[in-house]
Amino acid sequence: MPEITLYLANGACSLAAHLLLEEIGIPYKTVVMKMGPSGWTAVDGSIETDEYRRTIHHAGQVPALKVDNEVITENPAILSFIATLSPERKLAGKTALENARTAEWLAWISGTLHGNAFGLMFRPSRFCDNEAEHDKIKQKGRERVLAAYGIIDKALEKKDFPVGEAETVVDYFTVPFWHWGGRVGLDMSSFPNYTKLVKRIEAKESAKRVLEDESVKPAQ
Ligand SMILES: N[C@@H](CCC(=O)N[C@@H](CS)C(=O)NCC(=O)O)C(=O)O
Repeated sequence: MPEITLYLANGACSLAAHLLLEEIGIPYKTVVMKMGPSGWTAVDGSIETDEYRRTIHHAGQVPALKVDNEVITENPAILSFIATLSPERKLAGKTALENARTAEWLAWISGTLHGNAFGLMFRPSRFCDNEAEHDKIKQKGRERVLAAYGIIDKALEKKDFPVGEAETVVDYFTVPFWHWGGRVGLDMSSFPNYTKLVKRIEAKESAKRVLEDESVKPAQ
């Protein structure tokens, strides 16, 4: 087994990788980051923002997964890699088609829900320099988040799992974004199927430990 270190921030999108690592039960370490004046910096002082950008994550973001002497960035790549650490669980799907469906969901959650919808809400300055436009951009982001939640909820209308008939890394990747909805004041009870999925993941003993560790209140 390689030596694994996850760079995470409490409640951030890195929660998905943290939940998965704990669930598959392999040894791993975490470095908890907090937001400093110019970017993420380690809570325990072990790595500062500049060094983090230089040696761990080129864009200074979380998550980053150090695997022996290599670093993997980008949630879809990190989650796909973690799936390979527990091959018997087939967390990237059971067939070639399910593998493709897993990749499809990971790309969509990362690009559309996270980057494009929450990105507009949380980082309007990345899309437009004119501050006067930022409220409109945030509103557009909110609409896109709601539309994306609707897509997840509908996909789970007649089935329990996003891919096939068993859990994959996709289930875990949906969890942080469910919590963000509540944080920005959205009524998550409007998405009962999505909420059911998150509750199923969070009922695991592994997830309970991670949520407590990251001070995230379990889904109600
Ligand atoms: N596309 C990246 C996005 C990662 C990302 O946006 N992480 C956020 C935390 S949820 C972050 O580090 N934000 C700080 C920043 O972008 O400067 C991925 O999927 O890993």
